[in-house]
Amino acid sequence: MTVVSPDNRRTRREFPPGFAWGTATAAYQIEGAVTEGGRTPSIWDTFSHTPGKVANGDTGDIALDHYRRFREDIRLMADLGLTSYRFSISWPRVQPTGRGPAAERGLDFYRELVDELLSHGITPVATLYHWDLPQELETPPTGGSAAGGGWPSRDTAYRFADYAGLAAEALGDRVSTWTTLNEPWCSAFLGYGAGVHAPGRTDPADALRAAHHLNLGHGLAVGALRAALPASAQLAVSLNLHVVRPLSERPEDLEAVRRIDAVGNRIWTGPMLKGRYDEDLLQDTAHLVDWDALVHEGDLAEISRPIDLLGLNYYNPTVVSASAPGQALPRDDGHGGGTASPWPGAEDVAFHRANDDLTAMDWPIDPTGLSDCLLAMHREFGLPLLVSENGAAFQDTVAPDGTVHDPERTAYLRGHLDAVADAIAAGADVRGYFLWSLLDNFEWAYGYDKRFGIVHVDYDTLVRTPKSSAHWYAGVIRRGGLD
Ligand code: GCO
Repeated sequence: MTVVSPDNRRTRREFPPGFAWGTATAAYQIEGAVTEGGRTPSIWDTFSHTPGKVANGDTGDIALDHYRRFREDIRLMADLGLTSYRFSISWPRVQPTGRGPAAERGLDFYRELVDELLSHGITPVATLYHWDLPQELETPPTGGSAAGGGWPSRDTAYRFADYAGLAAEALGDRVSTWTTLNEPWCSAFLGYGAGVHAPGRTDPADALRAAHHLNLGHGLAVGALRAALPASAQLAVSLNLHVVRPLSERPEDLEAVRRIDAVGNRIWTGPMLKGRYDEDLLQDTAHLVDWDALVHEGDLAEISRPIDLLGLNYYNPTVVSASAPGQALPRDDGHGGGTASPWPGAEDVAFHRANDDLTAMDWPIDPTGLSDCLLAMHREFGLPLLVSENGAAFQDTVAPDGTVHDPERTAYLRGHLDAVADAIAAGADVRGYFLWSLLDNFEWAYGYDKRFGIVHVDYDTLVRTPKSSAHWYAGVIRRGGLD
């Protein structure tokens, strides 16, 4: 709701009652304790231990030791006044080989985590897959009969649905909002196309197969969750939809937008929310994969099972053009090195910075992309929306007095919350905002170099220190909006 002063200037921006004020994290980025309680390696353990894959050779072995310090971290959340918390469940912690029965010790960790959240009045939102595929589903043990092959293999979608059912049976009495996949674009195209994320493969056809099986896994998991959870459960998916803008209005630049929109966005929203893959996407990629063989009868009905909320992860817009040698940015769109393309069928599209106001990731700051994306999704699908991630990395330093002052992050957050308020004022039904991230953490291929937290972590001592942005966010939550 926007309260307008008599002279028509905005003075105060409030958010709807019940709006979820949250932060988001992911298991591999914070938990550590990678061999505790029977947990087996995920593809990210293997990838981070492979020389040259992650900056400084960093791994998630210890991370923030959240596995042991979760009570302290929840106390921090409570002190900030958070009303909601989005975390992810580590698949190899709760189902170590990716198949068969659940590991009770792994589930107990999440039961305790959720109980602790609830005892502080913080609503849990559980993400089932934030990229930590059990390694055995990628590379089966030798001599076994298991399929393996990771997401390019159809079997992985069924394994994911089984795991979703186990997690829902164990936690469904205390978690009512669930997200199936986090950013399947990254899993498919950074993991199997560009190879800059685990498992580090670079095959455009496998990347497209992975995309379809992630979609199928999502739909099958929605079915498994509905079967295990009360009717009131709220089911979602979190997509990093690309806000794609043309460098110019030239037809070839508009064509570049169409291609990136197809393989970046509509490859997920099409099957999940409309029950189809758009014809132009199929044509763009027909030379790489046989879609008729890939998509089995009944798959699209399965994938398009209704969900209750659409989660958007937004960081920056993307400007594209037809290839113009010398102008293009690295093809990975700012996700960390790599020479292979994460854009099958659109390899010759060139990427440009939207502006030169950059975060430490070199991602341009432009909050209008967030309001544009929320409104576009609202208009197209009419679903309630969550901003399931939004935030920024900056080079934070600890002052001699022990405080961490991060005015750039506060400015970023203020701008983006204002954009959320704009979208709400224009009619979008946005139910919550999950700031990425609560704590500085393992930023995938960048290791611990990039700090996204509103709480600083000293990686030698693991001491947590709320930054000035955390105090600012606590004030926003207290007031229920922006001044
Ligand atoms: C992603 C993931 C997060 C990242 C965050 C910053 O978007 O890549 O969901 O795990 O850490 O987005 O890159």
